[in-house]
Amino acid sequence: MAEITRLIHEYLRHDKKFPHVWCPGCGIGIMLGSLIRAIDKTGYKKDDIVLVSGIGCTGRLPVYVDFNTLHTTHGRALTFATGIKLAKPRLKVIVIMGDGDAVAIGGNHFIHAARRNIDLTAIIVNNNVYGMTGGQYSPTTPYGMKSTTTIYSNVEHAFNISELAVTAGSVFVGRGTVYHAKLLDSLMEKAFAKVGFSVVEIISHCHTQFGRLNRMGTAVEMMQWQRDHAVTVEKAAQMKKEELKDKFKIGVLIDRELPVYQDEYEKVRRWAKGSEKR
Ligand SMILES: Cc1ncc(C[n+]2csc(CCOP(=O)(O)OP(=O)(O)O)c2C)c(N)n1
Ligand code: SF4
Repeated sequence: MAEITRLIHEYLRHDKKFPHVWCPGCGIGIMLGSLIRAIDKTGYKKDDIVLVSGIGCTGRLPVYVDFNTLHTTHGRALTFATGIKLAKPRLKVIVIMGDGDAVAIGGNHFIHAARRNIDLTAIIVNNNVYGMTGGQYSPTTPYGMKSTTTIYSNVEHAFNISELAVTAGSVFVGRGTVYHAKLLDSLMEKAFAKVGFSVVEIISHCHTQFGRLNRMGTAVEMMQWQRDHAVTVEKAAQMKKEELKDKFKIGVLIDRELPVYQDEYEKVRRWAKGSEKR
């Protein structure tokens, strides 16, 4: 069986849930491909994986994959995931969110999950808007760009999701784009292998909302924009500040060791029970 057919049969609910809801050309499909290839490489059994999402075009993803899945409320995916991880620590819990889900309504949960360093992987598709509900601006809509709720110009400044994750305490943060699919595969593999709060931010395109309003062209042209504005972390280290002005970094932004929430909690539990001295 061809590799792609094997992956589809193994990991997608191909005979039950398709066709999917995404617009033709949306970057979320590319992200789904990377996700199943990376999971396949990690060697986890399907029953050991839980995929949790909130709501949105990105949040729709768990419907299509054949793991344990949970399609929860907008902005609360990390709270459901936290509960699952604490109740069943042996499970690999992966959370899929849009930028609205992760850093608007769910922003508080995001920074605190990172601060706690709970063992979860957060995959965030950053397409700069609320895609599913019609292209309203989100905390990652760039200054000066249009959305359906900033029809003249957005006057707010955007969050940098990856930098926020680093500052809040994540042990692994990687950023890729849907144009750089191979890099995405490897970032996801690394994030899944990490113990602690790991984040992969994926720069994607919503050509039917954000792209249309800002005259950024087709899905392909928006991916060409990603290609032309992304710079690897290694290359960025050799560039001057002025050269990096309209660029963003891709690759591994941080990979460090910090105490993991479940281990710390278990320590306190043993002290409290008197089975271990402080
Ligand atoms: C509590 C709550 N507020 C608002 C909504 C409406 N809503 C559904 S999806 C969405 C935005 C999704 O945007 P994002 O998370 O960026 O994902 P995308 O659709 O762009 O992938 C909103 C506001 C909701 N479902 N629940
Ligand atoms: S509305 Fe945007 S994010 Fe949603 S499926 Fe269409 S292109 Fe993708």
